Amino acid sequence: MEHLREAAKLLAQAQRVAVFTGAGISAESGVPTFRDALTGLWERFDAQSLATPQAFHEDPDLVWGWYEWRRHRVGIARPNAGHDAVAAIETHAPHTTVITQNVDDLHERAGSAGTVHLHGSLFAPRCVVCEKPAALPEPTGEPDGGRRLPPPACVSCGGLVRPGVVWFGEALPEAALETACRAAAGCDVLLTIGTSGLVYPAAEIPRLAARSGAAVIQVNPRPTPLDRIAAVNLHGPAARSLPDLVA
Ligand code: BJW
Ligand code: ZN
Repeated sequence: MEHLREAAKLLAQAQRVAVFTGAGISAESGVPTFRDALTGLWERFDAQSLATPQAFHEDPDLVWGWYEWRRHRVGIARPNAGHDAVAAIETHAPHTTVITQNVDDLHERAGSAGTVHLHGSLFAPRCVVCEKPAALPEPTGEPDGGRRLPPPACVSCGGLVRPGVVWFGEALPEAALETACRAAAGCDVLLTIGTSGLVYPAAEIPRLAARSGAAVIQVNPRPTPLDRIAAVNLHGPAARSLPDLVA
């Protein structure tokens, strides 16, 4: 309770806020995280074999099918009280930048229209050859997680269409990373929500804010490497802790 009051005070006094989110903020919407035991995506699927350019090259149907299944899961999910609370922060503190590692669109659907996506989106496929954006295919019934599905062909050049996400070993979108770094370096408070803080360079964002003098507030039910740099740690699920924080 004391921690919550301290965090609420820091947030209320902030002129510039950066919100940095990971898979945990969408967990209570029914979107699986990556690394959580039992419920995490990578309990059932091997990360290194699916979230890499090599995997897509070797078995495009397997990888495309997995992402179509995830797009379906996100499509039937709804933003939760955590996403709503983030959108509410933007109305209280107009100089707020929402930065997400998530490839879902739940922040946008909660009202955070300008969300910066560091790891791309499930809704922006593109051609592997000419890189032109491709149309999203019509859903073909309810896909299941392990079902292979051939990726569509690019209408311009016939190349394979790939998910518009950032895989291991790939560069993050330059403009998004630059906006995120600028927001982190210039904010009074950075709120890090539902991320394990293990994947770089994204995990540098809260660290950069702390080094630049911002107060870091972390919301996560479990300890993370970011505990050390956080001024306040709120150990709870996002959909419960965040509404209390902005109330
Ligand atoms: C809750 C909750 C609730 C649960 N409420 N919370 C430095 C050191 C070591 C390695 C590297 C380094 N720099 C780069 C690397 C290599 C690599 C990397 O970081 N590897 C590490 C794993 C060691 N990084 C890269 O390869 C990056 N690219 C790169 O560096 O390129 C260099 C380059 C430069 C120039 C030219 C070319 C190349 C790219 C990283 C891309 C990451 N992509 C993924 C997949 C995206 C597509 C997809 O969705 O499939 O992004 S990996 C995956 O992890 C995904 C996520 O965005 C990311 C982070 O995961 P996140 O969000 O933190 O989720 P979890 O599951 O880990 O954690 C959930 C948290 O929520 C937990 O803490 C729970 O407790 C919590 N939680 N319920 C609140 N209700
Ligand atoms: Zn093409």
